[in-house]
Amino acid sequence: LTKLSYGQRAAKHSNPAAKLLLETIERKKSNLSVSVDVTTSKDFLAIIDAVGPYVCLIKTHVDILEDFAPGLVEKLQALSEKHDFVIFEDRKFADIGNTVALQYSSGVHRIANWSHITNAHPVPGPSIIKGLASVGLPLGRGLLLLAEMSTEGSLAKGAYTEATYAMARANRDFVIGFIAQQRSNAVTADEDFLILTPGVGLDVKGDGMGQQYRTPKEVVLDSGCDVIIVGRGVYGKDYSLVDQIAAQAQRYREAGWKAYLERIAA
Ligand code: UP6
Repeated sequence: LTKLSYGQRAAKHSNPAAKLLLETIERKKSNLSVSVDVTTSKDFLAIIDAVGPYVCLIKTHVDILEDFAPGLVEKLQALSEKHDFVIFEDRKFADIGNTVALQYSSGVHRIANWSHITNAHPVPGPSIIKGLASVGLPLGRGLLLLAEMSTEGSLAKGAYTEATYAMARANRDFVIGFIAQQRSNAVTADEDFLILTPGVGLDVKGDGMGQQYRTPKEVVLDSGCDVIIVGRGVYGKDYSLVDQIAAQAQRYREAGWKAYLERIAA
């Protein structure tokens, strides 16, 4: 699987959200996802407009926005069309099936209406997939399971991670892959799970709050992951520097794509 191109994988994928992401990566020659973790709609939209040309995927935490309003979703969707990127609300669902189905479909955010991809912690067991799939599958959405985390001391390892793969394997129509730090040999080539990897940075190794960073090369070439997720490494602290933010996005995009080309050529 690590030798196949994104385009080859797109052609074979049956889940619409996974197919769209793989096609977008191939078309834009970008395996970069920018995670836009800011608290105002103004900064949120400005950063997305700046990095949009260089990303395959925009990852959101809409519950961070202090001025969230339904109209924001339309603006996000317009930017997604303008720049050709997929949308991933990093909601990290973690409750019983009935509750997550309501959290996914309803509330202020109505995530299932606009987010192509979302994710969940496997901790409640397979019922979390059943609950989310009852909402997302008819809409053509895809789910990622958190098999590992980037943080120091993470409990998602060993038997927990292995059990996560098994849960995904049993629900391949809706589960399209994992948030993880590496591509495991436990997952075979005919089960095309996408590996999306946060904890990526070129300049620093951590953030003093448990986050741990690896480089795009370590993530894509050495660990066989598919998408690098970068937040603060791209937009830093001053959100008004849109040219600088765009330049950082280009830098990460180049690093991620180079690592992928080396991987498929190796
Ligand atoms: N994220 C991680 N690690 C995980 C899962 N998710 O960092 O294991 C998410 C965070 C944040 C982003 O919620 O939105 O990825 C990383 O941001 P950063 O690059 O600014 O550290």
